[in-house]
Amino acid sequence: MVSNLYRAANFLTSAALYSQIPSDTGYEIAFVGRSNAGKSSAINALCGQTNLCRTSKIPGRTQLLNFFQLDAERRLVDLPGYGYAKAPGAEQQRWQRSIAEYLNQRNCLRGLILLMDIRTPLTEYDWNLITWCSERNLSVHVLTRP
Ligand SMILES: Nc1nc2c(ncn2[C@@H]2O[C@H](COP(=O)(O)OP(=O)(O)OP(=O)(O)O)[C@@H](O)[C@H]2O)c(=O)[nH]1
Ligand SMILES: [Mg+2]
Repeated sequence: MVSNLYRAANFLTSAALYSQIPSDTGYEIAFVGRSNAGKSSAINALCGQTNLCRTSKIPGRTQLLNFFQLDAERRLVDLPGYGYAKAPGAEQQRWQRSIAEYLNQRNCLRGLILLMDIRTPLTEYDWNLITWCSERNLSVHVLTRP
C-alpha cells in the first residue's frame, strides 16, 4: 500500500554538478548503491509510479543527481551508481565527484537507502558508505533486490 505522500511524488530537478542542486533546506533521503543495483526502480516502487525515475538494464543509466519532491520539505534523491557502468570514464569521474560532494556537504541529508543485489556481496565502497553513515549519525537502510 503506497501512501498518498509517496504517490504524489513528482520530479523536481536534475543536476550534473553539486553546485546546481536545490537549496539545502528541509529533509532528504538519498538512494545509493552500485550501478544497476535497482536504485531508480526502488523509488518508482516506493512511490507506486512506473516512470518517475528512468531505469535501464544497462548499468550507468542514472548520470545526474535527480531530486523528487514529496512535499514542501521532503525529497527523495536518485543518485548515479558506482562500480562498473557503461559510460565514458570522464563522465563517471564527474558523477562520482558530484556524489562525494553531495554526501559530504548536504546538511539536509537525513539518511541513505543502500541498494544491493542479493547475489552480490556488499563491496568495499558499500561498507565505506555504511561506516560513513554511522560516523555521521545518519540512518542507513540496506535494501536487497531478489
Ligand atoms: N529482478 C529484479 N530486477 C530488478 C529489480 N529492481 C530493478 N531491477 C532491474 O535492474 C535493472 C537496473 O535497474 P535500475 O533501477 O535502473 O538500477 P539503478 O541502480 O538505478 O542503475 P543506475 O542508474 O545505472 O546506477 C533494470 O533492468 C531493472 O528492471 C528487482 O527488484 N528485481
Ligand atoms: Mg538509476
